Amino acid sequence: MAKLILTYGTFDLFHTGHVRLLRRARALGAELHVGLSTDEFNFLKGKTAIMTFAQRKEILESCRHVDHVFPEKIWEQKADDIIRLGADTLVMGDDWLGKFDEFSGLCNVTYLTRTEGVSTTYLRNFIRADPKKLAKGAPI
Ligand code: C2G
Repeated sequence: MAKLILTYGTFDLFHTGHVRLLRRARALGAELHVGLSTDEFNFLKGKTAIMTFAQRKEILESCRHVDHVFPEKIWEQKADDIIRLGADTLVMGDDWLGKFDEFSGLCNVTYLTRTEGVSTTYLRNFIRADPKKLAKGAPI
């Protein structure tokens, strides 16, 4: 049975930390489905993405590690998503370690090491601080 892998996130200012998470997640199965946080859900998460949902979706859909992108609208949709998709494994970065163990009765739950040295927050602050510095190459 082809394994379907599931993950969630905002994926704002798409960077190598996101790419490495998606590549490793996809390597665990035959297809990777991504629940992409909507702008409204980001508000609930206390996050304000620079890029709109449509922009983030277009970028993710262009990533060769990603097979399907659907909206993540609420915290509580994961169990339904796992069942609806028949997901074999839920994958998240280990900054979420333990937070999704409740789903281990429905599928495997795997936390992958987070890529150090890059984050959307860091990039946003770096660019805001001194755009000229970016010309020398951003740390991603
Ligand atoms: N990530 C990573 N390394 C980084 C940055 C992010 O491995 N340097 C991973 C995160 O651990 C997460 C995924 O990339 O698994 C997406 O990160 P975000 O876009 O920051 O998503 P987040 O705000 O964690 O949303 O319901 C779950 C939430 O929607 C997750």
